[in-house]
Amino acid sequence: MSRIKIALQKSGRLSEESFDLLSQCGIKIAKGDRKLFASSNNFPLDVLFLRDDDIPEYVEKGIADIGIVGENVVWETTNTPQIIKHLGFGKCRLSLAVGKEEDYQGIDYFSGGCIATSYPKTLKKFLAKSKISADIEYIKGSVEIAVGIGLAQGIFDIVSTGSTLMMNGLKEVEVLARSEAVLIKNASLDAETANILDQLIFRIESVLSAKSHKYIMLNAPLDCVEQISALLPGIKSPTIVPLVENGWCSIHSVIAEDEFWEIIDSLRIIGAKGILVLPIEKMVS
Ligand code: PRT
Ligand code: ZN
Repeated sequence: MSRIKIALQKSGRLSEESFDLLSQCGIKIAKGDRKLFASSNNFPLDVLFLRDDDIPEYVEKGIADIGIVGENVVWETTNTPQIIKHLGFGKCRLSLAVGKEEDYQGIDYFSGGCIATSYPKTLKKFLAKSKISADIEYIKGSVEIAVGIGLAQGIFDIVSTGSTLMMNGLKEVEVLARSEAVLIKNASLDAETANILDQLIFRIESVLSAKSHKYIMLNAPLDCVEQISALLPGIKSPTIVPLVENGWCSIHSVIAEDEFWEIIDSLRIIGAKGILVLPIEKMVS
């Protein structure tokens, strides 16, 4: 029987969450001391543990069928695996930064200057789009010191909290792109492997949509039901359960996490009481 081979980062910022995602999909993989290879015994999936920079190439060449990697790594590679799903973790910005005392007025600041980065291909594309001509100095690591040692006017690097920039006397001046972990695939999977991938994607989607939604329960007078139902349409429509107290009911529904704070005030104004919000483990629409 066919099995699908997934490439995951061996040890780094995406390792734990990539592994956790498979586990939330019900795929058990013996943790052990993660060497190069591991297998699941309850889903037809094998794992290759690699450096993140190698993942797009392994997938493109078909050594792995699919992989999880930062989208920024895909942009930088000459290989072109297909991105099939954004996974919602490993989020970061790719930004331009300059010395914190600089009088920065706009991206023209970099015209005719030099920018240090580990992501030359991505930077080149964005500079061309902004019609800025600047030299690009490729540095593999510790890009943040390039300005301090006089190598470049600015840097282009990954920023998450911004503390690395701050500690190096830099300030973020332009966000050129946003990246997160993505699921990539080889362009020509055979039918059986493609079928396993469909099953995996179905599970991933159930996990991701559960994470971005909450189960909501509240009590309301019966004459408010229509108004509240309009605010909480749920998957099909809300469930209404009568309360022992006459004229009252309990309404159960599902809401998108990012809509919650907007809706909550309207619910209270309409007359909802005892609002409970619970996490959802899996969600299949
Ligand atoms: O060993 P391997 O080659 O596999 O890993 P790596 O060291 O090349 O990559 P790793 O594990 O550091 O990052 C993997 C992926 O995580 C990246 O490709 C991004 O998609 C994503 N990611 C998310 C980040 C960050 N956040 C991040 N903050 N990658 C790197 N950083 C670094 C950044 O380079 C800078 O040095 O963290 C510093 C900035 O962080 P803040 O929080 O101080 O702003
Ligand atoms: Zn790397």
